[in-house]
Amino acid sequence: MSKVSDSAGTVVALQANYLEVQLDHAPAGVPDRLLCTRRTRLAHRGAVVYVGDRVHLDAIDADQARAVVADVEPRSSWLSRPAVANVSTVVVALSIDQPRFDPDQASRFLLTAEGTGLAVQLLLTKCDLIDAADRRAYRSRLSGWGYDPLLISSATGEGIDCLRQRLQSSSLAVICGPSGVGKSSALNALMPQLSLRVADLSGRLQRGRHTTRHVELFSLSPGARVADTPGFNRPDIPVDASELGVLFPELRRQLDPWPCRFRDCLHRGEPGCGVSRDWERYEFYIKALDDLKNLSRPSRAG
Ligand SMILES: Nc1nc2c(ncn2[C@@H]2O[C@H](COP(=O)(O)OP(=O)(O)O)[C@@H](O)[C@H]2O)c(=O)[nH]1
Ligand SMILES: [Mg+2]
Ligand SMILES: [Zn+2]
Repeated sequence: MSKVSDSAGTVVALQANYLEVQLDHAPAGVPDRLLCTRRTRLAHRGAVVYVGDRVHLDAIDADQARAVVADVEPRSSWLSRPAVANVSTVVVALSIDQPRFDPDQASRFLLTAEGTGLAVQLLLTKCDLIDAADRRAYRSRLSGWGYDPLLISSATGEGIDCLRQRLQSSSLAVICGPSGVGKSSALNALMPQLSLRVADLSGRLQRGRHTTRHVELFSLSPGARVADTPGFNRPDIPVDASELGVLFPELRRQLDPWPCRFRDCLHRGEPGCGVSRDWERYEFYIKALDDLKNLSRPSRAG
């Protein structure tokens, strides 16, 4: 039995009590993915280990492809839903059709993504279902929202190379979005060897099988990983009123040259406000603001 002393890697999956760790540089004769347990000392310290964590291994057993996680490095970021550490980019995937693009739902996903403070990219899927004029319309509409949307089709392969390029400049990208928009299909198009399960054409999602809410990281290239996430269909907007505005890139952009006179400005006509009302999502912004206020009212009264 060959043993190698400690080595650094990334947690790419969790399975029950085991962590699957991919080594940065597997020494000769050592598999690059190892099934690991946690050193008891770590558990005693209350250290939790997440997918995405950078770890140091001990007691590597090359024959059994096993090791022990001895230490966890500090994380640069942490997402709670799904729980993933060290994410650098959140990719929001939305389909243009089947299911049809829904601006309110789109905004909810984008605001949730912006709330992480990480880089956000917008992916519009199933672009094979619309014509060139509609594509131009979607591009210009979403650039008005402050995004540079990437249109892709996993069915025809359009935009997949661009997606690969965008993801390769990100050390860890998490793809989120409603179920059925084609997230797994896009990852399969990028990495055909994955063969991720895809919903059947009736749109029914794997009935009868438990939808394990597990996350797994896939390597697109050395140093660029991607995670598919189970979709949630209606994310909440997770902020208080004074922080809502900065989650809209097209509003953020307006504050840059003309900051408002008051730091707590909510941008609805206050004196010295630097934000215009002339943008598509302004009404959505005002409505979301009202919703947040209604939510906070009972607790203040009671
Ligand atoms: N027309 C078309 N259908 C697609 C495309 N990508 C995925 N689909 C279909 O959309 C359904 C859901 O895909 P899936 O990848 O499971 O979505 P997920 O829930 O976001 O992972 C499946 O029936 C796919 O065949 C695409 O680019 N064009
Ligand atoms: Mg999927
Ligand atoms: Zn303002």
